[in-house]
Amino acid sequence: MSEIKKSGFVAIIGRPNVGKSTLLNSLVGEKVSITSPKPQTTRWQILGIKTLPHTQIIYIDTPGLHREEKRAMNRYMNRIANAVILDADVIVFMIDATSWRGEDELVLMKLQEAQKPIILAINKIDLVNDKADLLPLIDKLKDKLRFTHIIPISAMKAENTDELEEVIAKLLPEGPQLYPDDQVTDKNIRFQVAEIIREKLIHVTEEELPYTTTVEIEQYAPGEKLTEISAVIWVEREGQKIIVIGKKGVKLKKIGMQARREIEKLIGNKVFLRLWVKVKANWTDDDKALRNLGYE
Ligand SMILES: Nc1nc2c(ncn2[C@@H]2O[C@H](COP(=O)(O)OP(=O)(O)OP(=O)(O)O)[C@@H](O)[C@H]2O)c(=O)[nH]1
Ligand SMILES: [Mg+2]
Repeated sequence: MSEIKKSGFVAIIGRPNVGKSTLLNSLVGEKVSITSPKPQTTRWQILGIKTLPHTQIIYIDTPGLHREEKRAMNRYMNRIANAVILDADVIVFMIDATSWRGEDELVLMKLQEAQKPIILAINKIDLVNDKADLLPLIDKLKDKLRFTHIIPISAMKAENTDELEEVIAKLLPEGPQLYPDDQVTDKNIRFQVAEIIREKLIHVTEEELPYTTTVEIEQYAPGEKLTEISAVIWVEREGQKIIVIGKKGVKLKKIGMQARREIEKLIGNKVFLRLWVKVKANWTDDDKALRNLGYE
């Protein structure tokens, strides 16, 4: 019989690149959401489920809220984050201790209407030498929004994250267990595989590639000794295709190798991974193309 007495949804909200996905992974203790040094990495809402002895915390990673809304995909990403703010029981408003930007201000304004507990998590404190430097920012924010707690953390080094979890657990309402003990995310293997490939793509191409790529799994065939996977990397222009493939195919090979290793760890089987790069013009601004690629 389940011992769970409290459960609820905790939205991790903030502008791009503050470390939301890194925090989700750290709190759950497993990598369920991809991360990168580039903004606008997360494009979906992704659940990270943490089952404690008496409490089940369901964290929701969200796309970073941002200003640029010219493309349908950007509107879609912001819509997700806005919906999650409305649905969650508790909000973790995440900022970067090293930089406050206009987009943080934007998030702050959105949260003003939220009638629920909001925790301010000031991330990346491992980069701050003198913690007293945070005080002016904290003072300014305190005047703008009522926070139940203000917690400086390092998601990357797991500093103060236990304290954050404790505070969150206390704020959750009474409720039943919503997911089985051993489930850590709501996303299926195909989704996770596509995301791992996209993460390696972002890392390997670094500054060269704009945010207009996506990954589609065409075939996923599990076998006893080998799982065969074919995936398409969609780009918007021929020039981007050349960047992804690289000289003599070096980049694509690197992406494939790094992705394969991580997928093998995830599924516990050998993987044969085929990657294709294809061009679909302006898919990030085409509602129909977005739906076909899984952006509902
Ligand atoms: N030094 C330091 N870097 C961090 C910390 N947390 C995250 N980062 C780095 O910040 C970058 C962005 O992290 P993500 O977790 O992808 O950020 P995000 O908020 O999910 O970004 P989007 O999905 O684009 O909204 C990555 O390079 C992380 O390694 C931290 O506590 N300290
Ligand atoms: Mg993210």
